[in-house]
Amino acid sequence: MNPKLSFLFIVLLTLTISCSKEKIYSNSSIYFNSFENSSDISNLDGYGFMMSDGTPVNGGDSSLMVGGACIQPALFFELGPFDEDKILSFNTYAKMLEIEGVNWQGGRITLSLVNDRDKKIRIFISDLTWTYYQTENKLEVPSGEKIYIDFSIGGYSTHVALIDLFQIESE
Ligand SMILES: [Ca+2]
Repeated sequence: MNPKLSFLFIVLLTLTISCSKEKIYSNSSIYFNSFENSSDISNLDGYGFMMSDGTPVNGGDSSLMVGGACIQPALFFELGPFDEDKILSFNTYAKMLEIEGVNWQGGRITLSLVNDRDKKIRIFISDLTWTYYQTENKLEVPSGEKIYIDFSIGGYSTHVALIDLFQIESE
């Protein structure tokens, strides 16, 4: 990680303030995260994520910062298994941080079946301002199956994205 990015991480870490958890559930939400407290990211795995004080409108006081380079995914977690068949989609607010001197790649978030990663739905993050992204397709998840959510940010070079109000919905 270059020195400028390391400095950015440290600054944003010190600015992170733990505040009351904001709940904006829809009726069909099976997972929602506004990344307001350290407990909100305790179930996430990976090597390049932390909380950030940059948020979209109605995003509370903090969001999730994910940074990645040649090792992907930068962040991942599993949910389930579910006790009934589900048809899932997901949506989130996200933005890429502009980092001087790197080749532009953006990021992507993928939701797939743990036992069949080819079955997946995905969004691509490209905007430098807070933007609402939602999957165009839906994923059928059989009962007893677990889902895997992974965030791949950048690749050939280091990139950083902010994520907030991440939600998985069931029909
Ligand atoms: Ca938030």
